Amino acid sequence: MKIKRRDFLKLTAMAGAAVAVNGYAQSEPEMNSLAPLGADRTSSPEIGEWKPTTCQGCTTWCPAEVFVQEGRAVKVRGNRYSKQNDGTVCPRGHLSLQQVYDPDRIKQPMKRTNPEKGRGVDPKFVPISWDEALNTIADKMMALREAEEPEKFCLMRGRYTYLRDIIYDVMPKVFGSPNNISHSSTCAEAEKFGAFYTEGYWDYRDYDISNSKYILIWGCDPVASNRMVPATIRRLGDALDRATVATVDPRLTTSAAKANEWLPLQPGTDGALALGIAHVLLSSGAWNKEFVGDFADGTNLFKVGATVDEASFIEKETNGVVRWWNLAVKDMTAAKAAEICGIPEDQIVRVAKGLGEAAPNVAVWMGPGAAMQARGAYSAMAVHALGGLLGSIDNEGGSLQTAKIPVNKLNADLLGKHQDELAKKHSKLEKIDQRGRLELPVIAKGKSGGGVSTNNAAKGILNKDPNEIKVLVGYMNNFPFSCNGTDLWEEALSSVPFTVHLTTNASEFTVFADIVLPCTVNMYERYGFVKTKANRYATCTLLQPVVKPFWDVIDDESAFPFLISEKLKDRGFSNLYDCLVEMYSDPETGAKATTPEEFTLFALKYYTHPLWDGKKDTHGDKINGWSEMLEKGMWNSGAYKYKSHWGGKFATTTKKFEFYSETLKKALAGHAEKHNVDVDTVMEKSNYTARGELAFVPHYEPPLRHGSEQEYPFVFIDYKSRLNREGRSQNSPWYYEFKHVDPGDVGHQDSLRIHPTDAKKLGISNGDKVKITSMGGSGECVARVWEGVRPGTVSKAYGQGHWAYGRTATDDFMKSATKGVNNNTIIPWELERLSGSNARNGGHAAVRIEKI
Ligand SMILES: Nc1nc2c(c(=O)[nH]1)N[C@H]1C(S)=C(S)[C@@H](COP(=O)(O)OP(=O)(O)OC[C@H]3O[C@@H](n4cnc5c(=O)[nH]c(N)nc54)[C@H](O)[C@@H]3O)O[C@H]1N2
Ligand SMILES: Nc1nc2c(c(=O)[nH]1)N[C@H]1C(S)=C(S)[C@@H](COP(=O)(O)OP(=O)(O)OC[C@H]3O[C@@H](n4cnc5c(=O)[nH]c(N)nc54)[C@H](O)[C@@H]3O)O[C@H]1N2
Ligand code: SF4
Ligand SMILES: [Mo]
Repeated sequence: MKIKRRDFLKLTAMAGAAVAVNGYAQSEPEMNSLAPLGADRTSSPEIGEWKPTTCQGCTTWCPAEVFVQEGRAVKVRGNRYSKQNDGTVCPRGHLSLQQVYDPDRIKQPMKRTNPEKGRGVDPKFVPISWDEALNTIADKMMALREAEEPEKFCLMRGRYTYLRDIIYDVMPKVFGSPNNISHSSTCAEAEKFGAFYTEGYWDYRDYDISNSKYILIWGCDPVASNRMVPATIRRLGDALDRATVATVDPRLTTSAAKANEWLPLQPGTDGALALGIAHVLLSSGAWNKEFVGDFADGTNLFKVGATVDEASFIEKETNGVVRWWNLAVKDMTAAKAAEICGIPEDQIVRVAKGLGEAAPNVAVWMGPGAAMQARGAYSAMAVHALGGLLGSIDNEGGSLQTAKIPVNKLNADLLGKHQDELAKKHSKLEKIDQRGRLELPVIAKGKSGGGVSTNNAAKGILNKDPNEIKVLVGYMNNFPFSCNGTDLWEEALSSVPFTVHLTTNASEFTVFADIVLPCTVNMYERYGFVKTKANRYATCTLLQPVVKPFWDVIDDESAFPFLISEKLKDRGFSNLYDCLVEMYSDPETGAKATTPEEFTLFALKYYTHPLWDGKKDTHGDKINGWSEMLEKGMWNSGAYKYKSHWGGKFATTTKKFEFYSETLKKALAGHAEKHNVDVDTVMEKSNYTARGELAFVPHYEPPLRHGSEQEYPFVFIDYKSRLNREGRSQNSPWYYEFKHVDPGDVGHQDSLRIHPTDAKKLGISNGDKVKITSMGGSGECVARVWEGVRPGTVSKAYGQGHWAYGRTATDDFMKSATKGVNNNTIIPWELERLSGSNARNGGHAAVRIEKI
């Protein structure tokens, strides 16, 4: 590897600075970025120590280790024991160092002194003591209890660990509020919808790409983002020697740049492409017979346009393949799909045949690009159904569910015991996101209103419908930045009389807060645990305080509810305190917590107890006691067993993989019945075009578009930068310095990719400043003329355009001036209503581009 002279000088300067600080000899190879990396991971007190924790830069949730010298974290790598990420981290893992040592972190509690709220309005925060902060919050909460309106308390969470139960479930429910609103539908609920209403699995899938012969990456970029990043970085090279890799994405992703095929489809036409592929598989007889079954007499009756008699086909592990064909597939030939999605017919046929030949060892990797669309529920189903046709569901080289992680659950009985009558009654009232209303089915896990609709909470708050939110507590969330339709969030948050933010930085949400509580940084300063999976292994991994915080901070999920419970007890409401200390006593000694620190540790021990108490076979790593758990930092399951759900064990209504979804039919019927309407009315109100039986099968729905082709001729494509640690790395200088790792991107600018033919038409050259405008909003960025976007579309990474957060994220923090523009200002507010999701993909955001 050649090192440029400039980079070499930088490196030696960095090493030199560290020498001066730590006083080690310059020849010492264990320093800083040169800390030991190989198999020999020695550590000693003089040199430094590798300490286990968990990276939460993305939802891969890598078991990680941090090298700590004299109390300072200096380097990151994967946990040596981890089978999930092979003991490695992705480039983003290292950026975390600049989060924990961010000079713009909030250093003590603060209160607002300017009653006026809004974007660009200085809150005039002043420092206060913890006591004043907690007393103020407890007083506001008690006022709600006294007025018998505890439902006016709302808890909002963003990123989390599984200690979330305490702040997110126990606290609101024992207090008496139904309003615990998560960020999950901002994230990828529509993806889970696709897997649930075919396979009966409401979760993300694992992909066994070590054994795939064909990898079809659909609407995600797994070497750069998604949920098994280090594992994919490590495997994609080998996979290319063994398998065909194809990507379906309107932009040339990092994965597409390496792939054998790139299918840059017209945004939002995924359903048509999936059905086109299904048509080829069925009409050419290439479906997997072991999984799907076959015609009784062996003759393939799947002929273009022909209705097939259901009785002629004998299915094995699936339900309704013929009915699906008759309802949605028979007319969607490759030629017709090509017309709709703008991919050449011969490419569709080639990909379909390749998939058929590689079946069943095929990973159809369905990502949010195929799902988080205004009408994405059915495209998510359609893409996932391809795995069904190929027999790759729950199978070698295909998509897998997860091995069990036997941790303890929240004790619902104890929770119930500590709810008083007011809490019992009011915690069942309608939630502020209006989930389950006629036009917002949110049929997560088969139940009307069974999931969350994060973005609709903004409407609920603004309209005080079903009730007013008077006390709002947010933690590790930043909805006026991370949710599309940012102006609505700004308006909604401005209308709340009292808001608390538990955060590390003064981000956009914080600017609307009345009290700001500084928190520990997740990967470095606190305890917690997460459950994850990749590579056939499920893991439970601990977050641990590998360094001591510099500032006066607390743990959001555990210390905050504990401290508040003490204050509420002082004011005569002791139920929350009683519940917390009873539920989370030390599983080893039975001791009850007396301090927030003790409480946090007991809670962590309570949840993870079965993994290390040595009582039961965990079907994974054997861990002997709590100190070994802390030392290793994690637990691995055994390898996931293929075909665990074959033989009638899928959790669908029919126990089979459903092409005709009886599970969805039941859920939609349940929702319709609740509102005394028919399913067609539900479909109409939810913005879908399907009527009749089509609503129960994966099918094609035309994309929704905000804005006419005349006024807004381009379609906007959003994606995650390879350097996004969700919305939390943009105050890191390395984020800007290394931004060119995203294909077509340039460091230190917010660049909008535009195809050369489009640029020419608009007279735009590389590097020109441009204004981008949608029906949602507008902003400025820099044009990059590049072939890696589909003509007629423009693409820009999500992440930049913060108007708060810190000096690096913004152009001028005090003036709320942005560097570039937030994609969520450009993407108009919109929902996928069957799952409740925020719609960010699929191109409903139509834009115009002007040179400025
Ligand atoms: N346009 C567009 N929008 C997106 C996405 C996209 O790809 N494109 N992705 C979506 C997805 S998948 C998700 S999951 C959401 C995530 O969105 P959110 O759940 O809102 O999370 P973040 O944006 O990461 O913001 C977290 C906030 O928590 C605070 N914080 C940072 N670190 C810590 C910490 O260690 N502890 C505490 N207590 N607080 C901290 C900061 O105020 C920060 O702004 O964003 C979604 N929004
Ligand atoms: N680098 C990085 N990785 C992350 C995260 C992060 O912040 N940064 N966050 C994590 C989180 S919270 C989540 S939920 C996961 C999921 O996050 P990802 O899997 O990264 O999903 P998205 O960011 O939604 O990316 C959507 C992809 O779909 C493409 N796309 C847009 N419209 C369409 C369309 O109509 N059809 C198709 N086929 N594709 C389209 C976009 O170009 C983009 O490549 O990623 C995790 N991994
Ligand atoms: S950012 Fe994601 S993939 Fe990268 S190390 Fe952290 S958790 Fe793993
Ligand atoms: Mo997410």
